[in-house]
Amino acid sequence: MKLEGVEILKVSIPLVGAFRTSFGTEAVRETLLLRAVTDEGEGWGECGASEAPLYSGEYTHGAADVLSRHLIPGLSGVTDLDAHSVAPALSAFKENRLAKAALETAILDADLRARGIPLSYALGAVRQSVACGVSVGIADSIPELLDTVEGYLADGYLRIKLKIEPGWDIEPVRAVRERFGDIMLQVDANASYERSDIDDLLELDAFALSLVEQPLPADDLLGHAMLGRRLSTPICLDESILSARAAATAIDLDACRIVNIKPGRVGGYLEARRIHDLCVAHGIPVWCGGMLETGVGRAANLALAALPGFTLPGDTSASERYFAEDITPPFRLVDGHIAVPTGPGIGVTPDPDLLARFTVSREWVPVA
Ligand code: NPQ
Ligand code: MG
Repeated sequence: MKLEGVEILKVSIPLVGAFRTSFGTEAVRETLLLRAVTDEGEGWGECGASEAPLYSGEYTHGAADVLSRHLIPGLSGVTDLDAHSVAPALSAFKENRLAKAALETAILDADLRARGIPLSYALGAVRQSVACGVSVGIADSIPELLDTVEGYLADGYLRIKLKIEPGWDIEPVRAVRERFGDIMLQVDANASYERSDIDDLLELDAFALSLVEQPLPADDLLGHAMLGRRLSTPICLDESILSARAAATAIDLDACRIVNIKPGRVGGYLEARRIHDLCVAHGIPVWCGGMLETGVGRAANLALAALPGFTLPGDTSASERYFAEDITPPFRLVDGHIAVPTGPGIGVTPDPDLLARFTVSREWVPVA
């Protein structure tokens, strides 16, 4: 396959409601879509970065810059380009995993579309639909939180994840558990606690949570291991798991019992599958996280979540949980599940009119 160039589209799509986490509030999804143009056809990828570097160090404008100056030109000398040659060709460029993942996914999509192979099949999927949970942002009040959760349970979501932070943890969790009884319930702290909060975090054990996600900073694997020796609730890592090597270290240190896999955070779907395989071999359940993806990223995540080790419901929610209008046909929740796309590649293509409406700028980066 010969890469002719990549178009970087910056899109801005309103969210149905503001999404608040310990690191900020998002009312508009502003990110990048990549359209790779090859001699065999096109492919699409989505970047998980958002406007400010609050989840990780990457952010939308920085990702666009590193893509156009370094990553896309870095593919120019590659002969017989395919998805597997992208990461090795870019390995000299440090970090920037969300940007690298978007580029690798666009090439992977082009490659698979040209060969008529669905991404789910290429990755080794064993399911035609995946069980879905929903991530619930920090609310202004507990009654408001209870209304939101009630709505999602009515929609059919199979588990609820509450965002927590110091000062918004025990009481909202208690309120949701008391009101809704025996639902599958978990929490995500997005690294907002310190080791000095360990005694407070132990109070979470009273609520039969399925897991507590990333309580401590991303680089504190040892702190998670220390917490895990005292907490009965399983610890799940998100921000700490940047690669298969990091996952192997976390498992070896007993820093987690469950892993959240986000393809963007680890540099792409191929590394995501390696983490999946590693976790399966160690008996560690995994689930697919989310980065407020449009239909492009959501489609690919559904393919990944259909792999055998994804035994817990993911943050692969329906499109309407985030967007009144998306750039692809919406993914819908049916009996708590979403169907895995069956078409070649990621299985969806942005609608040209909607894409035009939500695109705020575009740059064509030719590859010599
Ligand atoms: C998580 N996602 O599991 C992330 C965090 C997150 C669905 O909970 C803009 C872009 C805002 C990415 C907010 C969910 C975001 C974002 C939160 C990712 O930690
Ligand atoms: Mg998380």
